[in-house]
Amino acid sequence: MITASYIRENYIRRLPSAFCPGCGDGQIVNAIARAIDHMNVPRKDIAAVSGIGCSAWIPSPYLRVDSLHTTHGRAIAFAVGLKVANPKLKVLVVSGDGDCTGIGGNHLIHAARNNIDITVIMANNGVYATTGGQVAPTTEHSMKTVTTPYGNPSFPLNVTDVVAAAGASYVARWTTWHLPQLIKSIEKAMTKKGFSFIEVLSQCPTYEGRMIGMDHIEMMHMFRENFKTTESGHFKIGELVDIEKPELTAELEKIIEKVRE
Ligand SMILES: Cc1ncc(C[n+]2csc(CCOP(=O)(O)OP(=O)(O)O)c2C)c(N)n1
Ligand code: SF4
Repeated sequence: MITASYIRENYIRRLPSAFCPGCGDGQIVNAIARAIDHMNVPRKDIAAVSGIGCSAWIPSPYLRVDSLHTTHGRAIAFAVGLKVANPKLKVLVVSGDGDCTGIGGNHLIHAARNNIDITVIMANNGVYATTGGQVAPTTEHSMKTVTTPYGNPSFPLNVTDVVAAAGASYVARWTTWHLPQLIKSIEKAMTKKGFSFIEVLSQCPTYEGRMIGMDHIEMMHMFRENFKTTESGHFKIGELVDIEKPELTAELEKIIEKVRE
């Protein structure tokens, strides 16, 4: 049996973490560590990349793999460079919803369009947490945040729909309530050729929770009640795309071969 101390000793670089008590980011660290353990890939063959945000701390400093902690919104751009330079690496990006869909949204769309073989895990807490809980592209309509104290007048981006439409090979959506499914999904995403994207609805009790009047337990119960594999639209979770198609670094390799001939 994989115990918590086994995970801690083998996959976690340091504890205690700086995450607030009850934050979903700790659960995501745990899920990634367990997925890597199931994959049975040497840690030296995995590189993790993140930008700036609470969730950017998931791989760096907490996950015991080589990591690049880059600038806000640019994790995917760095990850693409890393993968093109060394296609044998398994490259994992962990990004917040603001990092991934606000400042970094363009990189996300084009990495999916190119179907480059990297995995992006987006921790979606619906706000810009690190900077104090401001409204994000993923904030629910009418939700109160520190910058929308009367309710968000805008509408949230359906990120999985966007990534699917852009051309990703694998797209899935889970919540921190659905840890066993999330672990399997991360393993599958990191093993699959092509661009893979997993959105994880994750609780930020400190900023999101405080504004909506819920603690971390209540937020997770809300995930359990509302997010179902049988639902459609906004509350749907599960594997949403799982297709085979040509991948960018393999296509580049073909061109390199042609030039060599
Ligand atoms: C170029 C630039 N713009 C803005 C910031 C300030 N900033 C740091 S983190 C962040 C948002 C983080 O939100 P998110 O990506 O959703 O991650 P979370 O903290 O919620 O996990 C912002 C706006 C920055 N560091 N760099
Ligand atoms: S501010 Fe929110 S997202 Fe950041 S560590 Fe605290 S609970 Fe987690």
